[in-house]
Amino acid sequence: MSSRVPRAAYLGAVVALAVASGAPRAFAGPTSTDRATHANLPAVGSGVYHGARKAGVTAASVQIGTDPAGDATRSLDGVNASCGDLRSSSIDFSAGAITAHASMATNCDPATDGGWVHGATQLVWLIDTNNDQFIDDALRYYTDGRVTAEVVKISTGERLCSAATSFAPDAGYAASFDPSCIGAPRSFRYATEMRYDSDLAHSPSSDVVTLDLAPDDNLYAGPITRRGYFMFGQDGHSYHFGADAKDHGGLTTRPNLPVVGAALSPSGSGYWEVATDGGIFAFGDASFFGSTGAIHLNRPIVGMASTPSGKGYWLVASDGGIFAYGDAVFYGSTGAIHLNRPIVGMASTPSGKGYWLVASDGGIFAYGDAVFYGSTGAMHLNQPIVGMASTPSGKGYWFVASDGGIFAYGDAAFYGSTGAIHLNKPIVGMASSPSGKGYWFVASDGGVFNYGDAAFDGTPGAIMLFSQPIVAIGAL
Ligand SMILES: [Ca+2]
Ligand SMILES: [Ca+2]
Repeated sequence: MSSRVPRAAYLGAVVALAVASGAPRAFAGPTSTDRATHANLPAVGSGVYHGARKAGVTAASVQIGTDPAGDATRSLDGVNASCGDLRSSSIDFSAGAITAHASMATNCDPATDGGWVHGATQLVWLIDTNNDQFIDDALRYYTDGRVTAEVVKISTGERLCSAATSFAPDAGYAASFDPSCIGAPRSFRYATEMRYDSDLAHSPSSDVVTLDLAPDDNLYAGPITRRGYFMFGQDGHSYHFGADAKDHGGLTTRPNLPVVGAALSPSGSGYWEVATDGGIFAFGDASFFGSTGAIHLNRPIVGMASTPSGKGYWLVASDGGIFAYGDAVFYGSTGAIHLNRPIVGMASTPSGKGYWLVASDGGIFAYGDAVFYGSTGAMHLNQPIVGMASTPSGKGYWFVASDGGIFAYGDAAFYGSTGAIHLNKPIVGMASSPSGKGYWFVASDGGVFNYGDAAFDGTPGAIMLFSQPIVAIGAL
């Protein structure tokens, strides 16, 4: 049995009464046409330097919004049930919770309404956690002696976690759960279906239901994302921007050696900073799993990456030496080969079963399940590569140079660069947007360039920086 369940197949198998449109699944999001494999090109459109001023790129989670009235009908006789007629649905995603809402034409109390209490009524938010257009998990809201909500894994039926429920006649139904229940994704898509047992007058035990879907036409809404990013200074200060990026602290006294890299906890509720000696500073829900702080390193640490679980991390040195802690596994390193140029950054694959290392000349080294999609290793670069990020699929990556030139490979698309703009301060790092349809660059003075659907949410500003350069950016 396949563990990948397209939405149409799921509806067909489970909801035999559904009169689905039968249309092939269409991808709800925009399609990218501007891919460039070598894209050291001038900025196009949305890339605006945010050193001092703010400008108007705003990315928003794409919600279902409203659904038509009167389309919750039984297949047998066309009877419409207002208690099952979806009128709106949305999901809020914050660093701590995923909260789904739905409202019907008439919000019938699940604790007392006959269709809820005695029937086969079920409200379900179908969640595609990795944006591959296949349903992964389902948030079910139903009555089983009491009003209940839970998240189940579609492929196995396994119950992943419970969800807290609420109901109000005006607002409708809501259910909330911890994002770690579905693997703490950075973004996801969803659809909503309401099955209402509308046949009580004829047979209380009947499973004759009306069905309403939103969006209609077998589409998904999304991506649903959190909003915000963090910056990290060489002195270990942290800076947070955007509604869902909360302050989890930072170093308040200067470390012995400079901070050179950072990684966010997958939950978005913490982060690690790493210094050149491999000393680790953990904040929020990020835990300490070990460091090279007490051993002699041939070369300084230059970057780090978290595992998908957040229960481990890798540190990488400028000679490509890899140090794995917690549930991070060692898959190989360049520590024993001679590099023309130093390693400057790394990124892990979505599975956590591999990683890429990037050198300052754009040479790429892929280990484990990380695939090589191209490099600038054979080209002459005007400025060195300083950072990289992988796409959500793990089937592509970007490099950024200190002049803001961007190089996109695999399924990574080009959304703009600062390659043709004179920068006051060099770019020092990059982060991809949760959907992978955009990215941020950060300069050593904290200036931000945002492209695609990566939204601008602020910069540290000259006063906050205390003349300590920014060394890394991390995005929710
Ligand atoms: Ca409807
Ligand atoms: Ca509908």
